[in-house]
Amino acid sequence: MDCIFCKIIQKEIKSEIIFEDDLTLCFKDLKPVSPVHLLIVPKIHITSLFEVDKNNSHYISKIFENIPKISMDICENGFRVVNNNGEDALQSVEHLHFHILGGRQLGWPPC
Ligand code: DGP
Repeated sequence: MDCIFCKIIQKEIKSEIIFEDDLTLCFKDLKPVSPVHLLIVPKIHITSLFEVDKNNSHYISKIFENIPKISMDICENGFRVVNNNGEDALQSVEHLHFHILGGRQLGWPPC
């Protein structure tokens, strides 16, 4: 499977890894849009939230267990989690990922 995030997980492609455990990997986004811009991904190939079910949802709960641990020290004033799913949301990498954005005041609505 030709998936860039699977290659990052397998360490075939270099990335700046911030945190890793048995189920998840968190690394710096290649094209940051804020001072803190991280991506956290499951360590199995799930294309998007459309594919999440009871067999793989433990990866998602682990991601959300890890996000506050990762963000607490580096985004003490707050952070935003963004997850793009499918064409209308402009998902560009087809491996489920959650953006962690912070380090500046973010606008709302995000569109
Ligand atoms: P999205 O539009 O939600 O699919 O965002 C995908 C993000 O992935 C985008 O912000 C750029 C980032 N990205 C794409 N390729 C790479 C890569 O090879 N390394 C890293 N670190 N980030 C990447």
